[in-house]
Amino acid sequence: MINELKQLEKNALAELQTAETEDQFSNIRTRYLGRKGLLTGLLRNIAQVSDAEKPLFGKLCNELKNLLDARIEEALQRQAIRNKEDILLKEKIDVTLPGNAIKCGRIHPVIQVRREICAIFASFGFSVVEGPEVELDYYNFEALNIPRDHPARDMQDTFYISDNVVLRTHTSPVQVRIMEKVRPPLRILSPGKVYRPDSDVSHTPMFHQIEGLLVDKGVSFGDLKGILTAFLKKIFGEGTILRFRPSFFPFTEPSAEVDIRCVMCDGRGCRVCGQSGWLEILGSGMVDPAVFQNVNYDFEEYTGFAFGLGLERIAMLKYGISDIRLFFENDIRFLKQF
Ligand code: 2U9
Repeated sequence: MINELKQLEKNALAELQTAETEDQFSNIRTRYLGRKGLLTGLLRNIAQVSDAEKPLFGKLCNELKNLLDARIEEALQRQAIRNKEDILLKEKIDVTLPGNAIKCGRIHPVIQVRREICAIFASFGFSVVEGPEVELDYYNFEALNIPRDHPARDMQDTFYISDNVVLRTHTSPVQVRIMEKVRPPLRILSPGKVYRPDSDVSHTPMFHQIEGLLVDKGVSFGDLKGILTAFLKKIFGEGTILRFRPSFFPFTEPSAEVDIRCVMCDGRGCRVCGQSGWLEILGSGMVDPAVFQNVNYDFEEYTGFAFGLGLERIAMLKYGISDIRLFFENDIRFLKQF
């Protein structure tokens, strides 16, 4: 039996020499030390060993068991370290390599201009209001002193949804809705999308507007000039030269358009200003008493002024863009410049 044990030790050590993988070491452990293992089997047959040899046999069996246990454990640990090293090697990264640049979105130039204008008027005490883009004919036209079949409707070509529902042609209806709910004094700014069936280098069927409205006791044309002058100097620069030119809108009386000295040619005349030396920036006027009447404001007690401007036009002048359609093509090469 002791010889058998010696042979078993030799075999086990030889097998351990050639084993490489975790599985092979585990198999050796099972084959020799498992419940039905070779060494376990030998120990179980200890009864066949003579009484004199029993202590030595038992001791040798235990020593071999401990030796195999230790060798296998050691080999498994070595293997585990090697596995970890393999993984680290495979996953190695060169932290000195330059990283991938993160592509960052930008705020659309039209929205940048919208934010800039809203911030300026917020500093003058105006609050931003918004409303529906699909609007009743009443709010878009009638309440603003533009009756059906009146020639003034031709000034604003319109997308009709049905007989009395339109895509709003300006953001004025938002202000009418507010006036129905809020008594003066009032300082509001209504930015948003508007729709008119027009398409060329300076018109798109959808564009963005900002309109403003200030109503209080004793508001004069002088207030209109003061606020709009301050605004234009803030957005185009303190040195901006401007002029107020008489105009007509059904919802304001008197009305004026405001031009700035051409930023491209400084007034000498160029393609952008059509050789006039001036750029048309916004329309404005004192709110027509007929509009006040429609919202039950007492036009003897209150006066007010309103103005409107197209955001794409401002962005085109600010950034020197000659075709309005570029804003809506979503070409990343165009948009990333702003
Ligand atoms: C109410 C009363 C009056 C808003 C106004 C303009 C003049 C104007 C145009 C500028 C370029 C539209 O985008 S554009 O084509 N707008 O000229 N808008 S006064 O007047 C109002 C608004 C609301 C209750």
